[in-house]
Amino acid sequence: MSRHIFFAAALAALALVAGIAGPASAHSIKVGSLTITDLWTRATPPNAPTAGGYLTIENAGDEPDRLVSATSPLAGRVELHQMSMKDGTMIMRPAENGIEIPAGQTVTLAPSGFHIMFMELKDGFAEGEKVPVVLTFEKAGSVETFLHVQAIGSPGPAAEMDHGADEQGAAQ
Ligand SMILES: [Cu+2]
Repeated sequence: MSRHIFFAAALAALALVAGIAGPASAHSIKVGSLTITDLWTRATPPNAPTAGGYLTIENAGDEPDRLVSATSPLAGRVELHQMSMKDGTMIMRPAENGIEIPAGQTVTLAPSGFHIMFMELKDGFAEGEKVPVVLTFEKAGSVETFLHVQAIGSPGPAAEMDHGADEQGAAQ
């Protein structure tokens, strides 16, 4: 757990560097007719048992596809979840049939919607790390990639590009 203390202490300095340099880490990966971008997650507080995973999937094909499962060596268990409103409260539940990516459309996994849920975390995620994941799609098959670990409370790479200063100020 000592590295968590170190990273907490270094957080302010890292945030400053990130603010000057902009989103320093991004990549995209293709599998079949799918292009996956904006792969990210958040650093976890000490002893956090879970973390969310987020990404954007563009389907350039003529047929729908479906994200059916994900795995990571850093988590004992990984599920696909969705947030939804129930009686005025946001609740989280498993995405029963995975996450559909309609033909010709783009689906974004984000903190307020569909997401990957890393459970039974072994060490937690530290800012700047890469979290290896294997994503399995119904038609396109499996692809091995990674998520960039952003700061605790980060709104994500897309939001940071759109209105970074406001979001970062609000997060502190
Ligand atoms: Cu969840």
